Amino acid sequence: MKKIQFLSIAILSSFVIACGGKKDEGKKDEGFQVQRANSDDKKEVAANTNTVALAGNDQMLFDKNELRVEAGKPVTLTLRHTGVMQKISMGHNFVLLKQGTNVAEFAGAAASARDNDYIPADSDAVIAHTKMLGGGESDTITFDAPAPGTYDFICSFPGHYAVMRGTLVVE
Ligand SMILES: [Cu+2]
Repeated sequence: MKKIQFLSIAILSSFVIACGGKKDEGKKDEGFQVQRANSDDKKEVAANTNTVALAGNDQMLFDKNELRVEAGKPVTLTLRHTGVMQKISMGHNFVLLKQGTNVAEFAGAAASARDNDYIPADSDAVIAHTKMLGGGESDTITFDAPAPGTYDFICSFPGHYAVMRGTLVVE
């Protein structure tokens, strides 16, 4: 009887130790990322570049409707599709439009440019754009920040621009 009790205690403690170990691993990972973000290399890059992150989800929403960048510096933008739905039904991209662009008109033209990832090939309204992404995918682009001012960005997947839109403020 005592032996069985001892065994179950031993099993229980090893389970607790295993769980504890897992938690520690998670903490270590977080610590590592924080360290990397604070490294001198990153600081130097951050000083010369605007780094912007944007996400789109399965609910057809961007996580931000305003992005702010400093003028005169390149912009490195990463768009991440945090959902699981496929590109064909819930595709997302980031399309930055020149000032004065009629967004509804542009989105209409984009909707019929399916063969070109919903970017109208004959349009000169696009400053920069990412690839069209499905769930779990991401794309990073770099472009020069346009002149100070406010610029519209949209997702050009058919029907998305009405809610998936925002402004990039260059200051
Ligand atoms: Cu979209």
